[in-house]
Amino acid sequence: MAETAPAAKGIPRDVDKATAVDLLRQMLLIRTFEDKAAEMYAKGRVGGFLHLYNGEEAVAVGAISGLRKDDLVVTHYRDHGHALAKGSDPGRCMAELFGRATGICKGKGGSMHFYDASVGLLGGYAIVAGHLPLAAGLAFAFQYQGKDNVVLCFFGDGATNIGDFHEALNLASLWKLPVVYICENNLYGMGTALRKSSALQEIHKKAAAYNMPGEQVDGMDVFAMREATARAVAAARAGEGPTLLEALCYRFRGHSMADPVLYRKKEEEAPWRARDPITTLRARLEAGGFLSAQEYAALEKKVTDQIEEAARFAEQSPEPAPEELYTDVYASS
Ligand SMILES: Cc1ncc(C[n+]2csc(CCOP(=O)(O)OP(=O)(O)O)c2C)c(N)n1
Ligand SMILES: [Mg+2]
Repeated sequence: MAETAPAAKGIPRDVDKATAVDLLRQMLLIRTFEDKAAEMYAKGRVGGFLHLYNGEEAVAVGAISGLRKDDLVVTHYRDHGHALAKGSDPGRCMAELFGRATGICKGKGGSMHFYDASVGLLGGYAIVAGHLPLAAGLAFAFQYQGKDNVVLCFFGDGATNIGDFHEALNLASLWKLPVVYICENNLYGMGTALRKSSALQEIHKKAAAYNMPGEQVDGMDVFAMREATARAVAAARAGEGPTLLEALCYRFRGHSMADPVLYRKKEEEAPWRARDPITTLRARLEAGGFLSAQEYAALEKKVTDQIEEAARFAEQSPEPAPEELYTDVYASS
Protein backbone atom coordinates (compact mmCIF):
# COMPACT_ATOMS: atom_id res chain seq x y z
CA MET A 1 0.00 0.00 0.00
CA ALA A 2 1.47 3.36 -1.02
CA GLU A 3 0.58 5.99 1.58
CA THR A 4 3.86 7.88 1.80
CA ALA A 5 4.64 10.94 -0.32
CA PRO A 6 6.90 10.13 -3.29
CA ALA A 7 10.38 11.74 -3.54
CA ALA A 8 11.19 14.84 -5.68
CA LYS A 9 13.10 14.74 -9.00
CA GLY A 10 14.68 17.12 -11.58
CA ILE A 11 13.25 18.66 -14.78
CA PRO A 12 12.86 16.34 -17.79
CA ARG A 13 15.18 17.14 -20.72
CA ASP A 14 12.36 17.56 -23.23
CA VAL A 15 10.58 20.31 -21.23
CA ASP A 16 11.66 23.84 -22.18
CA LYS A 17 11.52 26.91 -19.95
CA ALA A 18 8.33 28.39 -21.41
CA THR A 19 6.45 25.10 -21.03
CA ALA A 20 7.69 24.50 -17.48
CA VAL A 21 6.80 28.01 -16.33
CA ASP A 22 3.37 27.77 -17.93
CA LEU A 23 2.66 24.53 -16.07
CA LEU A 24 3.52 26.33 -12.84
CA ARG A 25 1.31 29.27 -13.83
CA GLN A 26 -1.66 26.98 -14.43
CA MET A 27 -1.18 25.24 -11.09
CA LEU A 28 -0.94 28.57 -9.30
CA LEU A 29 -4.06 29.76 -11.11
CA ILE A 30 -6.00 26.72 -9.88
CA ARG A 31 -4.72 27.05 -6.28
CA THR A 32 -5.56 30.75 -6.20
CA PHE A 33 -8.97 30.14 -7.76
CA GLU A 34 -9.74 27.48 -5.14
CA ASP A 35 -8.63 29.65 -2.24
CA LYS A 36 -10.78 32.49 -3.54
CA ALA A 37 -13.72 30.11 -3.99
CA ALA A 38 -13.34 29.01 -0.34
CA GLU A 39 -13.30 32.65 0.77
CA MET A 40 -16.41 33.42 -1.26
CA TYR A 41 -18.16 30.33 0.10
CA ALA A 42 -17.42 31.52 3.65
CA LYS A 43 -18.88 34.93 2.72
CA GLY A 44 -22.06 33.28 1.50
CA ARG A 45 -21.52 34.13 -2.17
CA VAL A 46 -21.32 30.48 -3.24
CA GLY A 47 -24.16 28.09 -2.42
CA GLY A 48 -24.46 24.31 -2.54
CA PHE A 49 -21.50 21.97 -2.33
CA LEU A 50 -17.94 23.05 -2.98
CA HIS A 51 -15.19 20.44 -3.43
CA LEU A 52 -11.76 22.00 -3.82
CA TYR A 53 -8.72 20.69 -5.70
CA ASN A 54 -5.90 22.09 -3.51
CA GLY A 55 -2.97 19.66 -3.52
CA GLU A 56 -4.05 17.83 -6.67
CA GLU A 57 -3.20 20.54 -9.22
CA ALA A 58 -0.34 18.60 -10.82
CA VAL A 59 -2.73 15.84 -11.88
CA ALA A 60 -5.04 17.94 -14.06
CA VAL A 61 -2.37 20.31 -15.32
CA GLY A 62 0.17 17.62 -16.18
CA ALA A 63 -2.36 15.29 -17.77
CA ILE A 64 -4.23 17.91 -19.79
CA SER A 65 -0.98 19.48 -21.02
CA GLY A 66 -0.49 16.32 -23.08
CA LEU A 67 -3.78 16.78 -24.97
CA ARG A 68 -4.72 18.48 -28.21
CA LYS A 69 -7.30 21.28 -28.01
CA ASP A 70 -9.87 19.14 -29.81
CA ASP A 71 -9.51 16.24 -27.38
CA LEU A 72 -12.15 15.97 -24.66
CA VAL A 73 -12.09 15.91 -20.87
CA VAL A 74 -14.80 14.39 -18.68
CA THR A 75 -14.47 14.61 -14.91
CA HIS A 76 -16.10 14.31 -11.53
CA TYR A 77 -17.51 16.97 -9.21
CA ARG A 78 -14.06 18.14 -8.04
CA ASP A 79 -13.85 19.79 -11.42
CA HIS A 80 -12.56 23.37 -11.23
CA GLY A 81 -8.94 22.38 -11.85
CA HIS A 82 -9.79 20.37 -14.95
CA ALA A 83 -11.83 23.23 -16.40
CA LEU A 84 -9.09 25.81 -15.84
CA ALA A 85 -6.42 23.46 -17.21
CA LYS A 86 -8.55 22.80 -20.31
CA GLY A 87 -8.81 26.52 -20.90
CA SER A 88 -12.07 27.70 -19.35
CA ASP A 89 -12.15 31.36 -18.39
CA PRO A 90 -11.60 31.89 -14.63
CA GLY A 91 -14.16 34.70 -14.51
CA ARG A 92 -16.88 32.59 -16.08
CA CYS A 93 -15.96 29.69 -13.77
CA MET A 94 -16.20 31.92 -10.71
CA ALA A 95 -19.51 33.30 -11.98
CA GLU A 96 -20.76 29.72 -12.25
CA LEU A 97 -19.95 29.18 -8.56
CA PHE A 98 -21.85 32.38 -7.75
CA GLY A 99 -24.86 31.14 -9.78
CA ARG A 100 -24.70 34.07 -12.19
CA ALA A 101 -25.94 34.27 -15.77
CA THR A 102 -22.39 34.78 -17.09
CA GLY A 103 -21.22 31.43 -15.69
CA ILE A 104 -19.99 28.65 -17.96
CA CYS A 105 -23.39 26.94 -17.48
CA LYS A 106 -25.33 30.20 -17.17
CA GLY A 107 -25.20 29.78 -13.40
CA LYS A 108 -27.44 26.73 -13.50
CA GLY A 109 -24.82 24.02 -12.93
CA GLY A 110 -22.73 25.27 -10.02
CA SER A 111 -19.47 23.88 -8.72
CA MET A 112 -20.10 20.19 -9.36
CA HIS A 113 -21.47 20.50 -12.88
CA PHE A 114 -18.99 22.58 -14.83
CA TYR A 115 -19.47 22.10 -18.59
CA ASP A 116 -17.70 24.09 -21.28
CA ALA A 117 -17.98 22.62 -24.75
CA SER A 118 -16.02 25.58 -26.16
CA VAL A 119 -12.83 24.15 -24.62
CA GLY A 120 -13.78 20.44 -24.78
CA LEU A 121 -14.81 20.01 -21.15
CA LEU A 122 -17.92 17.81 -21.24
CA GLY A 123 -18.68 17.80 -17.45
CA GLY A 124 -18.47 17.82 -14.22
CA TYR A 125 -20.56 14.83 -12.85
CA ALA A 126 -21.68 14.33 -9.27
CA ILE A 127 -22.69 10.67 -9.38
CA VAL A 128 -19.54 8.82 -8.40
CA ALA A 129 -18.32 6.76 -11.42
CA GLY A 130 -21.42 7.66 -13.44
CA HIS A 131 -19.34 9.50 -16.04
CA LEU A 132 -16.93 6.68 -16.85
CA PRO A 133 -19.36 5.05 -19.31
CA LEU A 134 -20.03 8.52 -20.78
CA ALA A 135 -16.32 8.86 -21.49
CA ALA A 136 -16.34 5.45 -23.17
CA GLY A 137 -19.33 6.57 -25.25
CA LEU A 138 -17.58 9.75 -26.35
CA ALA A 139 -14.50 7.73 -27.25
CA PHE A 140 -16.69 5.31 -29.19
CA ALA A 141 -18.14 8.25 -31.14
CA PHE A 142 -14.63 9.37 -32.12
CA GLN A 143 -13.72 5.85 -33.19
CA TYR A 144 -16.98 5.40 -35.12
CA GLN A 145 -16.44 8.68 -36.96
CA GLY A 146 -12.89 7.66 -37.89
CA LYS A 147 -11.39 10.56 -35.92
CA ASP A 148 -8.16 10.36 -33.94
CA ASN A 149 -9.30 12.42 -30.94
CA VAL A 150 -8.90 11.12 -27.41
CA VAL A 151 -10.98 11.42 -24.23
CA LEU A 152 -9.41 11.91 -20.79
CA CYS A 153 -11.62 10.79 -17.93
CA PHE A 154 -10.80 11.82 -14.34
CA PHE A 155 -12.35 10.26 -11.23
CA GLY A 156 -11.51 9.46 -7.62
CA ASP A 157 -10.36 6.29 -5.89
CA GLY A 158 -13.91 5.96 -4.54
CA ALA A 159 -15.18 5.36 -8.09
CA THR A 160 -13.14 2.21 -8.59
CA ASN A 161 -15.36 -0.14 -6.60
CA ILE A 162 -18.53 0.91 -8.36
CA GLY A 163 -20.09 -1.07 -11.20
CA ASP A 164 -19.81 1.72 -13.76
CA PHE A 165 -16.00 1.65 -13.43
CA HIS A 166 -15.85 -2.03 -14.32
CA GLU A 167 -18.40 -1.87 -17.11
CA ALA A 168 -16.71 1.14 -18.70
CA LEU A 169 -13.19 -0.26 -18.54
CA ASN A 170 -14.33 -3.61 -19.88
CA LEU A 171 -16.00 -2.22 -23.01
CA ALA A 172 -13.32 0.44 -23.53
CA SER A 173 -10.69 -2.27 -23.62
CA LEU A 174 -12.72 -4.77 -25.63
CA TRP A 175 -13.44 -2.17 -28.30
CA LYS A 176 -10.02 -0.48 -28.02
CA LEU A 177 -11.63 2.91 -27.43
CA PRO A 178 -9.46 6.06 -27.43
CA VAL A 179 -9.92 6.93 -23.76
CA VAL A 180 -7.46 7.38 -20.90
CA TYR A 181 -8.88 6.73 -17.43
CA ILE A 182 -7.11 8.76 -14.74
CA CYS A 183 -7.84 7.85 -11.15
CA GLU A 184 -6.96 10.64 -8.72
CA ASN A 185 -6.07 8.43 -5.80
CA ASN A 186 -6.08 10.87 -2.89
CA LEU A 187 -6.48 7.96 -0.47
CA TYR A 188 -9.96 9.00 0.72
CA GLY A 189 -13.55 8.87 -0.44
CA MET A 190 -15.18 11.56 1.72
CA GLY A 191 -14.00 10.65 5.26
CA THR A 192 -13.33 6.98 4.54
CA ALA A 193 -9.75 5.89 3.97
CA LEU A 194 -9.16 3.72 0.91
CA ARG A 195 -7.60 1.06 3.13
CA LYS A 196 -10.95 0.70 4.90
CA SER A 197 -13.04 0.49 1.75
CA SER A 198 -11.03 -1.26 -0.95
CA ALA A 199 -9.75 -4.84 -1.03
CA LEU A 200 -7.15 -3.69 -3.56
CA GLN A 201 -5.47 -0.36 -2.86
CA GLU A 202 -3.02 -0.29 -5.78
CA ILE A 203 -5.69 0.88 -8.14
CA HIS A 204 -3.61 0.65 -11.32
CA LYS A 205 -3.64 -3.13 -10.87
CA LYS A 206 -7.39 -3.14 -11.56
CA ALA A 207 -6.47 -2.58 -15.22
CA ALA A 208 -5.29 -6.18 -15.43
CA ALA A 209 -8.88 -7.40 -15.01
CA TYR A 210 -9.72 -5.65 -18.27
CA ASN A 211 -6.60 -6.51 -20.21
CA MET A 212 -5.37 -2.95 -20.46
CA PRO A 213 -2.15 -1.27 -19.30
CA GLY A 214 -2.25 0.19 -15.80
CA GLU A 215 0.37 2.47 -14.29
CA GLN A 216 0.88 4.26 -11.01
CA VAL A 217 2.11 7.85 -11.43
CA ASP A 218 3.34 10.42 -8.92
CA GLY A 219 0.36 12.77 -8.93
CA MET A 220 2.33 15.42 -7.01
CA ASP A 221 4.74 15.72 -9.95
CA VAL A 222 3.40 17.63 -12.95
CA PHE A 223 6.13 16.31 -15.26
CA ALA A 224 5.44 12.69 -14.31
CA MET A 225 1.74 13.23 -15.00
CA ARG A 226 2.50 14.93 -18.31
CA GLU A 227 4.82 12.18 -19.48
CA ALA A 228 2.63 9.23 -18.47
CA THR A 229 -0.51 10.81 -19.90
CA ALA A 230 1.20 11.75 -23.17
CA ARG A 231 2.26 8.12 -23.59
CA ALA A 232 -1.24 6.82 -22.86
CA VAL A 233 -2.81 9.44 -25.15
CA ALA A 234 -0.42 8.52 -27.99
CA ALA A 235 -1.36 4.85 -27.61
CA ALA A 236 -5.09 5.68 -27.60
CA ARG A 237 -4.68 7.93 -30.65
CA ALA A 238 -2.84 5.17 -32.48
CA GLY A 239 -5.76 2.80 -31.97
CA GLU A 240 -4.12 0.75 -29.22
CA GLY A 241 -6.97 1.33 -26.78
CA PRO A 242 -7.32 2.65 -23.23
CA THR A 243 -4.93 2.94 -20.28
CA LEU A 244 -5.69 3.24 -16.58
CA LEU A 245 -3.42 5.73 -14.82
CA GLU A 246 -3.43 5.92 -11.03
CA ALA A 247 -2.27 9.38 -9.95
CA LEU A 248 -1.14 9.12 -6.35
CA CYS A 249 -2.03 12.43 -4.71
CA TYR A 250 -3.54 14.08 -1.63
CA ARG A 251 -6.19 16.71 -1.14
CA PHE A 252 -5.06 19.39 1.26
CA ARG A 253 -8.55 20.59 2.21
CA GLY A 254 -11.59 18.65 3.38
CA HIS A 255 -13.70 16.53 1.06
CA SER A 256 -15.97 19.56 0.68
CA MET A 257 -16.30 22.84 2.53
CA ALA A 258 -18.63 21.03 4.95
CA ASP A 259 -15.86 18.64 6.07
CA PRO A 260 -13.81 19.52 9.20
CA VAL A 261 -11.34 16.67 8.42
CA LEU A 262 -11.51 14.89 11.78
CA TYR A 263 -10.56 11.49 10.34
CA ARG A 264 -6.87 12.03 9.61
CA LYS A 265 -3.92 13.28 11.60
CA LYS A 266 -1.52 16.16 10.99
CA GLU A 267 1.35 13.63 11.03
CA GLU A 268 -0.22 11.89 8.06
CA GLU A 269 -0.67 15.16 6.19
CA ALA A 270 2.80 16.55 6.85
CA PRO A 271 4.84 14.52 4.31
CA TRP A 272 2.26 15.28 1.63
CA ARG A 273 2.25 19.00 2.40
CA ALA A 274 6.04 18.91 2.24
CA ARG A 275 5.59 17.63 -1.32
CA ASP A 276 3.15 20.42 -2.25
CA PRO A 277 3.12 20.17 -6.06
CA ILE A 278 3.42 23.93 -6.47
CA THR A 279 6.23 24.68 -4.04
CA THR A 280 8.23 21.66 -5.18
CA LEU A 281 7.80 22.64 -8.84
CA ARG A 282 8.87 26.18 -8.06
CA ALA A 283 11.98 24.86 -6.28
CA ARG A 284 12.78 22.58 -9.20
CA LEU A 285 12.45 25.39 -11.71
CA GLU A 286 14.61 27.68 -9.61
CA ALA A 287 17.24 24.99 -9.14
CA GLY A 288 17.18 24.25 -12.88
CA GLY A 289 17.69 27.93 -13.80
CA PHE A 290 14.19 28.24 -15.31
CA LEU A 291 12.80 30.73 -12.80
CA SER A 292 14.17 33.55 -10.65
CA ALA A 293 12.58 34.79 -7.41
CA GLN A 294 11.50 37.97 -9.27
CA GLU A 295 9.90 35.96 -12.10
CA TYR A 296 8.01 33.91 -9.54
CA ALA A 297 6.78 37.03 -7.76
CA ALA A 298 5.59 38.45 -11.11
CA LEU A 299 3.80 35.20 -11.93
CA GLU A 300 2.11 35.15 -8.54
CA LYS A 301 0.95 38.75 -8.95
CA LYS A 302 -0.41 38.10 -12.44
CA VAL A 303 -2.41 35.10 -11.24
CA THR A 304 -3.67 36.88 -8.10
CA ASP A 305 -4.82 39.86 -10.20
CA GLN A 306 -6.56 37.52 -12.62
CA ILE A 307 -8.46 35.78 -9.82
CA GLU A 308 -9.37 39.08 -8.13
CA GLU A 309 -10.76 40.19 -11.48
CA ALA A 310 -12.63 36.87 -11.80
CA ALA A 311 -14.27 37.42 -8.41
CA ARG A 312 -15.17 41.00 -9.34
CA PHE A 313 -16.67 39.80 -12.62
CA ALA A 314 -18.75 37.16 -10.78
CA GLU A 315 -19.91 39.64 -8.14
CA GLN A 316 -21.01 42.17 -10.73
CA SER A 317 -22.73 39.67 -13.02
CA PRO A 318 -26.52 39.41 -13.04
CA GLU A 319 -28.55 36.50 -11.66
CA PRO A 320 -30.14 34.32 -14.37
CA ALA A 321 -33.55 35.59 -15.48
CA PRO A 322 -36.54 33.55 -14.20
CA GLU A 323 -37.29 32.46 -17.81
CA GLU A 324 -33.98 30.59 -17.78
CA LEU A 325 -35.75 27.92 -15.73
CA TYR A 326 -37.33 26.80 -18.99
CA THR A 327 -34.27 26.78 -21.23
CA ASP A 328 -31.64 24.03 -21.56
CA VAL A 329 -34.06 21.33 -20.46
CA TYR A 330 -34.97 18.33 -22.55
CA ALA A 331 -38.76 18.61 -22.42
CA SER A 332 -41.13 21.54 -22.19
CA SER A 333 -44.43 21.13 -20.39
C1 LIG B 1 -23.05 6.78 -6.70
C2 LIG B 1 -22.74 7.73 -5.57
N1 LIG B 1 -22.62 7.24 -4.32
C3 LIG B 1 -22.32 8.08 -3.30
C4 LIG B 1 -22.15 9.43 -3.53
C5 LIG B 1 -21.79 10.36 -2.38
N2 LIG B 1 -20.39 10.76 -2.52
C6 LIG B 1 -20.07 11.96 -3.05
S1 LIG B 1 -18.42 12.16 -3.17
C7 LIG B 1 -18.10 10.65 -2.52
C8 LIG B 1 -16.67 10.19 -2.33
C9 LIG B 1 -15.97 9.89 -3.59
O1 LIG B 1 -14.58 9.78 -3.37
P1 LIG B 1 -13.54 9.71 -4.53
O2 LIG B 1 -14.14 9.03 -5.71
O3 LIG B 1 -12.30 9.11 -3.97
O4 LIG B 1 -13.29 11.22 -4.98
P2 LIG B 1 -12.64 12.42 -4.16
O5 LIG B 1 -13.76 13.17 -3.51
O6 LIG B 1 -11.68 11.85 -3.18
O7 LIG B 1 -11.98 13.28 -5.19
C10 LIG B 1 -19.28 10.00 -2.22
C11 LIG B 1 -19.35 8.66 -1.61
C12 LIG B 1 -22.32 9.89 -4.85
N3 LIG B 1 -22.18 11.19 -5.16
N4 LIG B 1 -22.58 9.03 -5.86
MG1 LIG C 1 -10.65 10.06 -3.23
